[in-house]
Amino acid sequence: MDRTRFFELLDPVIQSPKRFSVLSHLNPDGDAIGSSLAFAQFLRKLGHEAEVMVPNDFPGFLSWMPGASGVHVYDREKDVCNEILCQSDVIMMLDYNSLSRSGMMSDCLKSLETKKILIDHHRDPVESDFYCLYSDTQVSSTAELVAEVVLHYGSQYLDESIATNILVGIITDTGSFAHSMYRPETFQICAQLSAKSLPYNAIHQLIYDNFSENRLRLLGYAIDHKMEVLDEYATAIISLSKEELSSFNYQVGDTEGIVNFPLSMQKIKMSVLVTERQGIIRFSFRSKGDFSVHELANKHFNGGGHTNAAGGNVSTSMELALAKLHDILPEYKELLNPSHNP
Ligand SMILES: [Mn+2]
Repeated sequence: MDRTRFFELLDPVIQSPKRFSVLSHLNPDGDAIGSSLAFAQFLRKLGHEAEVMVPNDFPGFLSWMPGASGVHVYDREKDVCNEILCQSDVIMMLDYNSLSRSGMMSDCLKSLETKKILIDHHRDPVESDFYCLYSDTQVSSTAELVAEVVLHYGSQYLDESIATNILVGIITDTGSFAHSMYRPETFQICAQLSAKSLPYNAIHQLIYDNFSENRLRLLGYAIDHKMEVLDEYATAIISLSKEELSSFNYQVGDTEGIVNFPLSMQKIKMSVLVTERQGIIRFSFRSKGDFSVHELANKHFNGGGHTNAAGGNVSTSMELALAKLHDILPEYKELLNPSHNP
């Protein structure tokens, strides 16, 4: 669906006051929370009611974000959330594009006939699930798409909270403008936002300079003791078991970013972080260049995402999960490291 058609369909929806639920994905990140908060705040400026809801808790390093204390966490307040969902006139889904990534909310969502509207930048949205969708994989973040929507209706709607929340989404999804930068408009939008937001330096410090001592030591341990480098496949794998995480007093968000570090080695094209969470093994994939971790995660690990960043999971032991990962690598050898001759 192109942008013109999206606005043709959205315009009548937002013309009269309504109740909106603004939802984002399981294991919410900076873009999930930033885009959702910003969009909800924009809706309230238009005279709507809007509640933000995520399936499970978001990392503590995002708790300072304007409006973050009002986010409903489904697995902590299921009844309240179900009531909000049932009473909504419109359900917005941001930064994900399949009902199955709604965690425990999936069943409730599938049973509701309510109009669902998507704003997202992941690949392969399920178009038939949505009344209308604003989806573009060539945009840095969902937050940037939210900025486009807000600016479509007028820059008078941008205030400090909205601009700050959008910037957090863009900064976190691009690793501070280091990747996922596909078009000059990203900088132009950020320039407009930064005129209205908290100072950029302050936002950056709030996001990144807030590690606990344990979190930094976990990062050191992961790289020094747990990183396996497979030259043949230009791949690095880091795995962290439940026991290892708890020995560093793991808090939600503490493994965020660890997967990016191996890519700083010139020879590495793909980095994988494998972590053990309540009964499931979670994979986080990153790549450089045109190697698509989306394809790999989608084919083998019940996941997907973007060309250079994707996730997945399996319900086996850590040992079997790692064995599976090693087993499939030969399939990608030509793409990962065509020049390698053992
Ligand atoms: Mn995103």
